[in-house]
Amino acid sequence: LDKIVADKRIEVDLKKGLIPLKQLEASVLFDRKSTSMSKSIKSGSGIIAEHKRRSPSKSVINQKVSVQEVAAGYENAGVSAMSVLTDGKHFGGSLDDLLLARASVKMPLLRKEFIIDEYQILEAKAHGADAILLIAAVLSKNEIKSLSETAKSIGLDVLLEVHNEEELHKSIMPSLDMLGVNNRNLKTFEVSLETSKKLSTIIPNDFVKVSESGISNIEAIKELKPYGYEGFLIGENFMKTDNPGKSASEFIK
Ligand code: IGP
Repeated sequence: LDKIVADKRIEVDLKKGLIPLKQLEASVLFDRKSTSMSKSIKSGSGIIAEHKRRSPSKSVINQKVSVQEVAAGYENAGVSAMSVLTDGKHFGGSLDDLLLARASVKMPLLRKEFIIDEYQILEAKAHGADAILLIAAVLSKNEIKSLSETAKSIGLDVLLEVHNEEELHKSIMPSLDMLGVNNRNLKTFEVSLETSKKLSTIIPNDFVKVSESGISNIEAIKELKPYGYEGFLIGENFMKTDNPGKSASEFIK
């Protein structure tokens, strides 16, 4: 995780030199009115389906299907939102994936990225995102506050991800819309739904609760709903098949 964040710092500093903020703000998509991801979750299936080609824990997941095909399939299936990984080095994603997804569907899109700088939030908006992810494990309380306020000021919803009690305590603040509990420990890659169950009781009810990672069957969702979860972020389980959209539809019907 420390390595990913260090790489990200270099990447962002390079990009700031190449594409100035003014240029991001001048892009057509920057003026697009975003759709609320948290509202979409509350009013629909709650499934947040992810586009994920590979990951540090699993290496290759799917290098065959196009992001447009995946996006259209997910939307047809009736998911509430799509998560698009834009990290290239570790997940094989890109900002082009976000743009292509935006061109293919109307549903809310989450930029799934290791965000450490405001620049990445403006970049998300300029590439068609409706929401951003912030990861408590890599941010201080002050950073969470300033980054989430930046996102809100340009109309993006914020999903804040935690995976233990300390992270949750430093993170609770009004500029967040959704609180996600990652069942996967980003340091050890271990997955357990118990993490979501355990933390659910200390998440205030004014946030939409999202359970993330390691959800591989409908039973898991049934198990998590009584704990107050309304959003379910699922990547690998859909992406590992030849037809991710069809796999998602089997979770929703
Ligand atoms: C999806 P899974 O186990 O369904 O593929 O997990 C998503 O939760 C996972 O990709 C994720 C992630 C992250 C990836 C959660 N938080 C932070 C990168 C960075």
